[in-house]
Amino acid sequence: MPALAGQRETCAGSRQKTFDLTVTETATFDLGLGLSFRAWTYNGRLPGPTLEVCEGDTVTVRVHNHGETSHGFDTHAFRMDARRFGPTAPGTTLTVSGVADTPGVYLYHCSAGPVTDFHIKSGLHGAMIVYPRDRPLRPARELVVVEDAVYGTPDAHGFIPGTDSTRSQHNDETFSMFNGRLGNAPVQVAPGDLIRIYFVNVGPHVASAHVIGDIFDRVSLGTTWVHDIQTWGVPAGSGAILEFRIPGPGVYPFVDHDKLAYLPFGLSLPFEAAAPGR
Ligand SMILES: [Cu+2]
Repeated sequence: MPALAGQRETCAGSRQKTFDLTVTETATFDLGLGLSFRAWTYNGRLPGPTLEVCEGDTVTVRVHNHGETSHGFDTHAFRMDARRFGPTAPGTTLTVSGVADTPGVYLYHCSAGPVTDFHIKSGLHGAMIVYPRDRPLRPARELVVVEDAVYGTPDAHGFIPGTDSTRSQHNDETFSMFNGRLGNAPVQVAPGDLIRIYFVNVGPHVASAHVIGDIFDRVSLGTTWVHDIQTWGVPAGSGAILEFRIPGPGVYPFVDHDKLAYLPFGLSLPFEAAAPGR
């Protein structure tokens, strides 16, 4: 995932934030481990780009539908008439504008009426961060982790041509992923580093966010913090800000403790700290 601009830069910027998201239905991703997947995407990315805004910003999202079916945009950061999330027909643009008044890390996703679930699970989802405006966050190494899943059967070449509607209806994922990737490379850190993960769970099921060998220093849904947490449950369609400190040299994998069965599929994000002086 690309580096974040962060709270200070985002909140120092204009209070009018505009994002352009183009929907296509043909991008194929090498997921790793010999598997590939044809996804529906915002801006050709799986998950979609992280949208960073500051508390109180007026946020405008323009959804350019270059697909062959109708698509939309729903961010959980807005309080507004759900009909404004779309969908919009192929070849048209939908504009969704609102005020992001509540800090947190939010899921955004396609809004396509009764077939919304299929669209979300086909790849049309991402994270939107609403930074608090007047409460500076502690200096930390920051990253976004979006937990999502693929619902389809690989062919003999490991290619998954799209979402299987029966599997998606039953929340029967083929595998879950962090940031659209199987087998994430280790993140290099140092002993004592504070790590902040902006975590979003697309689903299915509750994500049991946990760092093996560590305890979350504190966890927030946006404004208040809870301290000393071994595992934090994030339901499908929600997010959390997770902070932990690297206790010493070693490897500390971020996992979903309810989906350890997918460790062979690489559902792990290791943080690797070398000993000082090495
Ligand atoms: Cu859609």
